[in-house]
Amino acid sequence: MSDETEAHGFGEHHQRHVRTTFQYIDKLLSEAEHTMADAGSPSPFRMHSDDTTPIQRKVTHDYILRIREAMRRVMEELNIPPSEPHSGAVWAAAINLMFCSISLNELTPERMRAYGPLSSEAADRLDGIRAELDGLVAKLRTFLGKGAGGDLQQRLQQLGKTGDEIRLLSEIERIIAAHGLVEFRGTLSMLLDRMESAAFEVGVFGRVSSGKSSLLNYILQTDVLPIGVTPVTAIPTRISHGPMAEAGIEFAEAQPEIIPLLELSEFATEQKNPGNKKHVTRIFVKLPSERLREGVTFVDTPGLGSLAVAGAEETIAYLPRCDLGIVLIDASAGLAQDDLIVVQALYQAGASAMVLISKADLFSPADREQMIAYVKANLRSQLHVEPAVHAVSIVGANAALCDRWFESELRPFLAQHHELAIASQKRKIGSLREAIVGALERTLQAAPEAISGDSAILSNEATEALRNGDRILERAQGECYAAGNH
Ligand SMILES: Nc1nc2c(ncn2[C@@H]2O[C@H](COP(=O)(O)OP(=O)(O)OP(=O)(O)O)[C@@H](O)[C@H]2O)c(=O)[nH]1
Ligand SMILES: [Mg+2]
Repeated sequence: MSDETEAHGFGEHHQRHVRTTFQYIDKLLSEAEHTMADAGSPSPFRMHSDDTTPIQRKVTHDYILRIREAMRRVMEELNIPPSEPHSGAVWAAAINLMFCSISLNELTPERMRAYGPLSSEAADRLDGIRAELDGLVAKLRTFLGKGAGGDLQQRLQQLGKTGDEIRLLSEIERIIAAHGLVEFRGTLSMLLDRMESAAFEVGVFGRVSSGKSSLLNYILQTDVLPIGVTPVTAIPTRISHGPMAEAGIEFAEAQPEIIPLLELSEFATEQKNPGNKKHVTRIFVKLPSERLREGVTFVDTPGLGSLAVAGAEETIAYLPRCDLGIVLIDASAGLAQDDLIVVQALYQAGASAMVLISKADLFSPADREQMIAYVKANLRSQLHVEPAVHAVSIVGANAALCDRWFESELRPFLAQHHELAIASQKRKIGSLREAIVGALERTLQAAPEAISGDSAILSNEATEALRNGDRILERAQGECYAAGNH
């Protein structure tokens, strides 16, 4: 038996038994998670009463994540290969919905007559019920059918004229399609999104009520972003330069709308759009602000942490997309594990990070310094990173702290945003490339005999093409420098 199969004294049969047991535990965890999530649903077939609190749901979710992480780690240590996904989740959900449409045919008057006579009035009623449900299912099916990123191939062709790095992304797209690596489509789509918009994105993150929207209002010299003492921001809001102040709202199933900024809270806040019941997918705010002229986009995000509401998931989905993440730590709440996780996630996503301690007006200068030192020490000891840490405030004379930070840190940083955007893009494409090479290598290890001659050649060729990626990007970077200097 080879070292591969015999790890830490566990033989092949032990490994298989651990795998089957873990797989069963994983299924039970999914059921536990589903039970908690389903307790508040309006389903007429609910199995359980809703005795959960938001905190219990969040803690359950977090622990299930940790149990799954532990199982994954143990499997890695014991050389037990994880399952490769069979298909994308969106595709699987679309298939379920197709079966919903088919099942509704059970309710045609003809089928119902098999269960007893049916008056024409009852038959009409039945047609109405079916049409209503079928209409809703069909809408959802159309929405999922559009896919998260549209047709990747078509978008790549449209971008084809703009740069050499597109060649690398085209190669990646081909490999994803050829090897069914559906799990990477989302990341590729996100990278294309970024290239299409060509903006440098600064995301502002932090726990609920840490002052994210207030900070952005202050630095952009506006009051359009809604603020408040309870969770407010519900949808990530992108703010960029435009000749006039207005907002664009995109919806999952309806046409986009342009609205006056005064109406922004109708869509962007937890109070007026609770749980995002209006199905807003994106919010763009245009402002004629001087500070946006350089082509930087700021993104206000829903708060994270134990008090977070539904929008937090959107923040987590958005996070890997930004180029610079400003993480706000509320001085009055202190540093929490959630803050460290956000900083870590930014580094992992290849974004730069800056840390701000907000509401510094509530503390004396000596206490602020102590807090900065404490946060720096924690970032260093727990994450081994050393981002800049500043204390800021937007209140009264202490707002000078915010102005100083903006002028001495953020403005010079953003001045290099052309170069920074390219470097950030390069890091992000680099990490996608590494992940795909890893997935291909795992496939090869798992079943070398299953790979036919042709696809083995394709794999080598693909791996080689991906490894050449940095060189192609270097060249693209050079070209962009030249273009920027003219
Ligand atoms: N003392 C003080 N209070 C502040 C400061 N910045 C914001 N606040 C207050 O903190 C509260 C939360 O501010 P928001 O800007 O809504 O916070 P947020 O992080 O955007 O909150 P969510 O969108 O709900 O996650 C409000 O009551 C603000 O007035 C500050 O510098 N000093
Ligand atoms: Mg906010």
